[in-house]
Amino acid sequence: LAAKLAAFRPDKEAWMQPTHATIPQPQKIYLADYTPPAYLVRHVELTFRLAPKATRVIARIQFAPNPAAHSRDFFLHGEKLKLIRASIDGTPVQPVLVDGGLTASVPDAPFVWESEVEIAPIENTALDGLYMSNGMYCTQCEPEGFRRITYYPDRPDVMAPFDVRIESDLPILLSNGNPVERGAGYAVWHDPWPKPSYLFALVAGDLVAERGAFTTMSGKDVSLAVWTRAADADKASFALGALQRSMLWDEQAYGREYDLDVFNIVAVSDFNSGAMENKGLNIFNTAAVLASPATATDMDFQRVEGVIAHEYFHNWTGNRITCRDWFQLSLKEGLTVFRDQQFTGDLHGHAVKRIRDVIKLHTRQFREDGGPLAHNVRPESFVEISNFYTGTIYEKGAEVIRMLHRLVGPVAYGEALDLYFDRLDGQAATIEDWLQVFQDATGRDLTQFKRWYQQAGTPQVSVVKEYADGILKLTLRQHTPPTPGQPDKLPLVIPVAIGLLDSEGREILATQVLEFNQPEQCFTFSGFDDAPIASLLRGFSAPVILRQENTSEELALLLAHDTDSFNRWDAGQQLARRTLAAMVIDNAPPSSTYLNAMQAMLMNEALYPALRALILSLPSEEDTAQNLALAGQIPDPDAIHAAHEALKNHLAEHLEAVLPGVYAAMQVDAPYSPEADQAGKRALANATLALISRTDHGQAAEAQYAKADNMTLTLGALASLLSIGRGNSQLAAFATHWADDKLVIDKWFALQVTEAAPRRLLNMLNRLTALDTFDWQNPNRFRSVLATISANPAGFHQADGSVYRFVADWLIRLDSVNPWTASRISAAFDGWRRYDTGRQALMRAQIERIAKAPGISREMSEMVGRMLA
Ligand code: 0A1
Ligand code: ZN
Repeated sequence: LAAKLAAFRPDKEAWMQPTHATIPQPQKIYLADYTPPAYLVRHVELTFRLAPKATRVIARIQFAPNPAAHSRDFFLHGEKLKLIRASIDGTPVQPVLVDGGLTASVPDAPFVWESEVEIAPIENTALDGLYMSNGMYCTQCEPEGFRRITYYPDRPDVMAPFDVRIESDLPILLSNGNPVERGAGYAVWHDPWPKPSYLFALVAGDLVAERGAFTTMSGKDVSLAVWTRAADADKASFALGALQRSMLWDEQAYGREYDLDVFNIVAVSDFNSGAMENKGLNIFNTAAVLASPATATDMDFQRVEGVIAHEYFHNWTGNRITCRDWFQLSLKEGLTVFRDQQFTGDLHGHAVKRIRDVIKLHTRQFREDGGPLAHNVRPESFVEISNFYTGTIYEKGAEVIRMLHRLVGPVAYGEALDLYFDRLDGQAATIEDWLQVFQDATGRDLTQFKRWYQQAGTPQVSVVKEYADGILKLTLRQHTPPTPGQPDKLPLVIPVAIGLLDSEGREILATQVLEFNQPEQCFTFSGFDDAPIASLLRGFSAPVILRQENTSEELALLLAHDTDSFNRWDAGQQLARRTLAAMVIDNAPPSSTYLNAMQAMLMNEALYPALRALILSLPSEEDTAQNLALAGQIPDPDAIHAAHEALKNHLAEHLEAVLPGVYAAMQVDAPYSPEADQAGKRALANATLALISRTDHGQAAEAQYAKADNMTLTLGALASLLSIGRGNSQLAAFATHWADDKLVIDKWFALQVTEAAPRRLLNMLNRLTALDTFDWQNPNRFRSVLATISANPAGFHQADGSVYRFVADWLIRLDSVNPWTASRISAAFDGWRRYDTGRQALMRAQIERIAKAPGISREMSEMVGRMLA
């Protein structure tokens, strides 16, 4: 067995050796190779004696042979553990230590395994397993961190109840489940719900609680607490309220009730991701939980509420029903993202939420799907699962469920979900189980629909419209471009929501859903006096790229009149895209249709401010680059940036007479609230201020900065000033004022990177990273500079390659201490093949340099290998 395992996870050196021709790839794991665990775990008992350099973990685990297993090989994962002792049924044993864990000979009957290991949380810079942040102990075990805590079958299909005893003098000692006992220097917790090891959590520290309560639908009282450092105690109440709203919504919308006596949330400064759904003890990045009007923007408030909801909803979709293996990750993530999107839409309005989600999908997921990192919603192989916490698994996974919801309708969706929870509660499930539930509940054959999980790449849908004799004929064609390892694609089931408008903009056909499932398919509509205007893909009913030949006048009409708010926004974006493309390619002046449409839209008080703000915002420079690449052009980042700047200047001049009036109407007198009404006004105030600043030399922005009493207006003013090359004194004052607030200083770093003039970016980066406050081992701080560079594409793509080199240097440095965060940011290079040969060569050289850097992690090695393949 030891030999088999060594082959499975080969010696690091073997794949690290650089070769001349290709970059060696570490060993892959395949979905097709899944086998059930040899042993199941009936119960886990853990004792932690906490000490920064030498924590002892004593594990007592009841194993039983799995009747469904194919083998009796006993293997426990373990990494960076110092084994002190081990025993089986009380008899000391000497296990065989192999790469990635240990093996031992065990009885062919239930037995008790005991081990004691030593670990050093203070030295854990990867923030994976048990680590320390700001003097507190905390854990991150998803996906494979538990093996850094103790020897265990660290795979999600091994589920067990846990009892945990924590020994430490720290005042607050938390783990999963319900509290059992608290004494001097120790606490005991019991989690009755069988869970996989990735949901294990422990926290110990000097923390204070914002406390609350919730009574569940069956009348059970639950104690809630949001734990923070004392200095952050004033920023926890919003999260607590968000938790209560989430608990209520999950009961009302999904009939899901909470199942423990307590629910704890802890804020941690050093965290690789947003937050983690550990059973009964969610651990959060401070950035995703702390919020106060003075320090958090409206978008931060919304993010906090959304992430709290997301983690809470995982209690059913992820924890009660978990994943059989990590290939099924989207089973919990896609569904939970869809649920948190529904929640936010229900609370704050669906249209704006949908637009924001689609912007994120366009920039993050479409880009991924169109490049070397494209993968299925359910991948079939990987080297490191940690590289698959992606836009595809999360956002595209949610889109797939949204399509299912639309195809079967909300009632059948509800019935299918009830069946899902009934049938699979307590189990580790697969995408097949999920689809089977829908087949059984609705009678619908989902064989073709399943391809959404099995085919990567963004489908392109083209539309040809013909009108004659009162009949409108739409011919739809679908095509999904090749992606790595998948040259040929099969047709998908694409729900196309459509409505029709007459030439006055009146709706003459309310939304219908076309099921488009052939390579080419015609749909006809009849009974018209005049050619109708089609509003296609309403609400973005499928994650596809729609290519239609509508005129600018048709788009302007849709923007002015469509009953579907999403498509009003989308019509505006399409107009902007066209104008930008013409400006970049032909040096054309901006289209007056676009400028006039923006003016009419801005003045339309029937449109709520948040929507107006979104329509007024240009697509990102990344979006323009994608759009040009799709049209067969090589995107020139400098030309794109220049066109965006020029269009903003044109907008500012064209709208000069009306902007101050709109800006004035968006001022809020009432005390700050993050609610949608006020937030929408601030969004439009900031969007108009950005344009006003281009003609008033920053006067209005300086005034807004001076009197702002909340972070949304402060940052909006500062961004406007920086974007016109001013704001230095405000920037300095901001840094002094907020010196003690890390999350606010993260914003200070990020803003300077986003707003830097492209040619000055490298200087700016050098200056920022030389500051004492650039604590690069803190993921939030590192991201505030390094991950933000992608938001300044013309800066990133400086033609001399200097910024590429800068990014690569930092990635190599971070990779040696924190592979998770480093490897995710490396995706900044994934678009390298889109660019001119000069930039391609420069980027490629940096990717190769990372690949060959001594001691590079498996995570990073896989990423760069895929980018170069
Ligand atoms: N399940 C979490 C995602 C997550 C993954 C890894 C982490 O640490 C490295 C943390 C969180 C979620 O979807 O929120
Ligand atoms: Zn999640």
